[in-house]
Amino acid sequence: MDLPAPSRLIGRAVDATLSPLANAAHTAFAGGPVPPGFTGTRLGVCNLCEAICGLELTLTDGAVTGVRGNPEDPLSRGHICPKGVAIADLHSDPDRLRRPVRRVGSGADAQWVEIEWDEALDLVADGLAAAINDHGRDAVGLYLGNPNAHSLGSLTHGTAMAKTFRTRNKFSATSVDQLPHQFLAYLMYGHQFFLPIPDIDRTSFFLVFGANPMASNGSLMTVPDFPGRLRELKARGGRMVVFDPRRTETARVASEHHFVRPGTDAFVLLAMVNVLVTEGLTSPAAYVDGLAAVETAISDLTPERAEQMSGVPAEEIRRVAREFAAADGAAAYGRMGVSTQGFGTVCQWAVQLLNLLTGNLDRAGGVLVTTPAIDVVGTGLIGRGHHDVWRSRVRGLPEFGGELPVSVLREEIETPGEGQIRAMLTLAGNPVLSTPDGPALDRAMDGLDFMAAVDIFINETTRHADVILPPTSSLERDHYDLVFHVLAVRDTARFTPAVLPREKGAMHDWEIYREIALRTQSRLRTKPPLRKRLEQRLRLSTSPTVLIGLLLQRGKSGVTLRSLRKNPAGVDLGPLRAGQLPDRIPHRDRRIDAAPALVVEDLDRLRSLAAPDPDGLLLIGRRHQRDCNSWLHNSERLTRGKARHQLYIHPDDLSARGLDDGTTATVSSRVGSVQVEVLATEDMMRGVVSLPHGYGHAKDGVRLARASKVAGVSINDLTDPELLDVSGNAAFSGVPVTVSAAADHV
Ligand SMILES: Nc1nc2c(c(=O)[nH]1)N[C@H]1C(S)=C(S)[C@@H](COP(=O)(O)OP(=O)(O)OC[C@H]3O[C@@H](n4cnc5c(=O)[nH]c(N)nc54)[C@H](O)[C@@H]3O)O[C@H]1N2
Ligand SMILES: Nc1nc2c(c(=O)[nH]1)N[C@H]1C(S)=C(S)[C@@H](COP(=O)(O)OP(=O)(O)OC[C@H]3O[C@@H](n4cnc5c(=O)[nH]c(N)nc54)[C@H](O)[C@@H]3O)O[C@H]1N2
Ligand code: SF4
Ligand SMILES: [Mo]
Repeated sequence: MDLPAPSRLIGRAVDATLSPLANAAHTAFAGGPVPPGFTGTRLGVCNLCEAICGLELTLTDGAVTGVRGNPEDPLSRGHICPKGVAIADLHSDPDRLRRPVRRVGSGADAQWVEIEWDEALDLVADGLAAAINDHGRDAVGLYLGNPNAHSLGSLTHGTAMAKTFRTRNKFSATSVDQLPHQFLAYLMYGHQFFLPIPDIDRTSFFLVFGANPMASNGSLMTVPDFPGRLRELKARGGRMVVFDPRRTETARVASEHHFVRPGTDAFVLLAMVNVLVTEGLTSPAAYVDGLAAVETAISDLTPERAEQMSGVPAEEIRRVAREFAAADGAAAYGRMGVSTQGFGTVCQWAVQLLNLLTGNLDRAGGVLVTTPAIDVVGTGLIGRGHHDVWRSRVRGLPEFGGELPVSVLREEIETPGEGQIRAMLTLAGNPVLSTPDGPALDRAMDGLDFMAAVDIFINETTRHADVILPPTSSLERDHYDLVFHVLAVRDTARFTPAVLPREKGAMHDWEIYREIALRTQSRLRTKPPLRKRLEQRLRLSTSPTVLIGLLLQRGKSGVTLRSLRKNPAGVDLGPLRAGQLPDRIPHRDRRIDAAPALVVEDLDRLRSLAAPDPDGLLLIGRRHQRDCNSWLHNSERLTRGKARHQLYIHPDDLSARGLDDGTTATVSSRVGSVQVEVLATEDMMRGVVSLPHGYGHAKDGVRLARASKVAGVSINDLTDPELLDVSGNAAFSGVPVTVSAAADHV
């Protein structure tokens, strides 16, 4: 997942308690980085995915020479995956930027020149301030990518910096990821980040739609050691049932797997709800409103209708629904596959309804809200969210939580007029590979007056920047997970001081954000009032670690920064707690709205979905355990072995097109066309093809570090910015494509 929308972290915490004394007290414990030449072990943390595994690092002469899982970590219990081992490769990667660089020339002729921090930060502030002074605040476009959610400094200072720009043109990876979850949580529960988590350690029935935790290690469900936890679930006599158009790594270890046609899950999920209602299998809590409206809204969405659309037999839908209702603790869960699709919000609604109607919300073994040491929801540190306060200029799409759907970014850069984006600032992101019709965005970025990026690599997106500002690596900075403890399957808290001293002259991300904000502001023709500026300066100058100390003090867990420093493996706060509702429902009346109007209205669009084309092909994405979105392809350790960039296709679909396994085919959509090797596999549902996301590194023949040697094409050369969920989320799953013999082999 990506970053939650606007954070008031800094403001609240500092307003409450900031004093020179508090600052001094926390710096006194600073500790952390090993001395030069250190040999021994240190605890670290992996921030590469949502599983937040605790690590034990071996250092030899000050360099990391071994990485293993920390068995003492109360959440990750010693788990580690191949990416965790590669965290040291990332730190030592010669292609990782260590000093700011300025671009001279462009495209294939671009040269990158290292410059001093002061000069680099001034250039960035000049470029951004010029756009604002000449064209107004909306002339600056911001894009926040996924790693922001995994860095403490980005969460405390990146969001705060972004706010100082006060632009309507703010975008993030949220709208190519979990936006429907946040949108629905806002509508049903009253807060975008009120996200009940499957109680996987106690459930006896785990129902999974469109997620592959065996490869992804879980998402909106921080579940380190998913394989181990699944083994325990099965040993207890529990079951996992998976619905996915591909027989994935997760489907293979499931008790049962059902193929479902991409983009039609809403029919299946709502048919399950229909079965619960018509067969009297519901036992919702007293604090739920709108149940009659739900019944009316879905009365015609029967298992038979679902079978016709999805290919899942009606009797199977009935059986699974009945077994779900009968289980002693059942948890329904849906992730990327049912989020980044045309009916993402309806799917997430149906998932919530399954849990709610069967009494599994707030019940042990069902789905539970977490009780983290820093409760970003209850304390209002992350705002509730808001919807449609403004709209995108060109297509008129509503904002959510202060962000516009990233599918409109290209047109907002290219379309002239007031509010046009003239300058871009990207933070830890690669939208050219990660958003629909990436090539069009790639071209649009060439037309910007100015662009800056905060990133550790020159990638397909940051290559357009005039200046790139690289922060320290994750081994060089303190970490406390503000986001993923909130989404974890067990309540724990852990503070990890920086393991390595920062390299000479390196800057932490939070310091870079502070400088960008303050220097840009000082160049603006219309400045905020002096008081406001002083406040901002104070907030942005308070380190993330100090803020964490303050936030912990304000929490009710009893955990303090001091106690976390004494227990670096982490502090166990116990299994998720049942019986917390209705008190913790964020809606002011402490009631749940089971039938939000915006979602119910979307059912008409669902009903009008065209019947499946028996000869058509629908494209979906996939993740591999050794990939990390569009990056980490520089790591030798992670990229060696069998190629994994191919288009997966069912053998019958391949032969129907007169193609042979292993040849290169042309894959085309409304938007674009790519040539890629095909791999025949019965793991694909008939009529569905799959490409991994995050590939396709060579652009214009420019060598983007060593990653460009990794074969493959970008799936987002084919995905369509016109295909959207009602939340504004990109619909990646189920893009209609054709596959044919490649005219010229490349
Ligand atoms: N078709 C399709 N598209 C997808 C998806 C899909 O499944 N299918 N998945 C979507 C999802 S879920 C996501 S989250 C997005 C991801 O999309 P993005 O967030 O746009 O892209 P990433 O590939 O995560 O790029 C992260 C960048 O951050 C940089 N980086 C890494 N660590 C740091 C750091 O500590 N600081 C800074 N400043 N930079 C750092 C890396 O070098 C890299 O350039 O892609 C989305 N796009
Ligand atoms: N190794 C690795 N781990 C990662 C990442 C990574 O790139 N690599 N990225 C991280 C990020 S940013 C995220 S958001 C998470 C994502 O975590 P997950 O959601 O668990 O990961 P995905 O592999 O995207 O799983 C989506 C599944 O949905 C299926 N699917 C596609 N379309 C449909 C559909 O229409 N209906 C149904 N029912 N299923 C469908 C796909 O076949 C796939 O198995 O993973 C995180 N962890
Ligand atoms: S599962 Fe995720 S957090 Fe754990 S080691 Fe692998 S990449 Fe890192
Ligand atoms: Mo994501």
